[in-house]
Amino acid sequence: MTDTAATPAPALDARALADLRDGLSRPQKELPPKYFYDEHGSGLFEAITRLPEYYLTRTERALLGRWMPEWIGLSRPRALVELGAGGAGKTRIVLDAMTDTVGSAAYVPVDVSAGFLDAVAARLAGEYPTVDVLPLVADITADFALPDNLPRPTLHAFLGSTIGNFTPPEAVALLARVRRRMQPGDAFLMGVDLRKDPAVIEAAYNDAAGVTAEFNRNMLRVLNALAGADFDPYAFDHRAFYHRGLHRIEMHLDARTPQVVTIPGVGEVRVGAGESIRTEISCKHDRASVEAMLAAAGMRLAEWEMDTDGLYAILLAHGD
Ligand code: SAH
Ligand code: AVI
Repeated sequence: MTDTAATPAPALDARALADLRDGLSRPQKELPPKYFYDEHGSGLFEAITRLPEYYLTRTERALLGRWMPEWIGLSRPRALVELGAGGAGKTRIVLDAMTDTVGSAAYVPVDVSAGFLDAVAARLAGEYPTVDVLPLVADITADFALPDNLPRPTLHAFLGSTIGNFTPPEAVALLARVRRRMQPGDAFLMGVDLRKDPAVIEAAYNDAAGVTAEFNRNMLRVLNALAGADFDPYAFDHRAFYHRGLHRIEMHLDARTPQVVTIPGVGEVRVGAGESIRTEISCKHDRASVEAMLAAAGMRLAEWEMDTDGLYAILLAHGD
């Protein structure tokens, strides 16, 4: 990568530009998965959740439907803070159980995808007149402040197996930040995709309709818009494969031909023919690996439920 004296990009701060430079300077080039999600990318993710190959969302939805009334009945939360809320489709199951149990509630969906979040929050506010919907645009990998005086107890939620998009040490750091926000009586709800036949996982990230490939390429469009970069999305091929040793699927964008990309404030990035940029990891877990991450973050597993095929789990955890 070479330096350029280009104009700083308007929408990304110095730290974000430094992160991009760092990731693109590594032997295996990497970009952070949060850049998949502008309004178009969030819409593509919603389309992924409906694909026949992508078992995660429908399996988590069924588990939430089965267990939320009971779990909410036990902890009786009056506020829900959801990290990476996205379309909040499955959140309705949690909100239904909360409003059935305690009547009125507050809901804080936290997401980087600002436009999408606003639209989702407005729709939910219309659907749930007894829920105070307080959307928050924030990066969940950094510290952020919650609204003051949220009713308690609060349920902190992280659904969709988004925890898998972080390496175990990064995941522990994220969970520890959640733990620091938890007060006595609060609980943490999470969905986790489980280890299984790699062929099943690889099919979920290589769908026949090519929606995941478009989602992957969308990161380049987002960086063009946010950072003024000049990536050609169609100069890259989508590739996803399961790494058995690290228990994770990796998504890459492989350059078809040599690429020279300019990112103002970052520099000139050279990507060789056949060289890849890793855009996402999606770690798959088991009960032991989840318990280890929770313990390292100062939390204790209270409930754990899987579907009958052992594809996916939802869990409830408390502070120590
Ligand atoms: N929870 C939803 C959406 C999962 S997709 C579901 O289960 O279907 C992941 C969501 O996390 C997206 O909405 C994306 O915009 C958001 N996201 C990804 N990285 C983020 C980050 N660093 N900070 C905040 N939100 C993030
Ligand atoms: C948001 N996250 C949990 C999804 C996943 O499965 O890792 C994103 C995704 N990537 C490709 N398909 C879906």
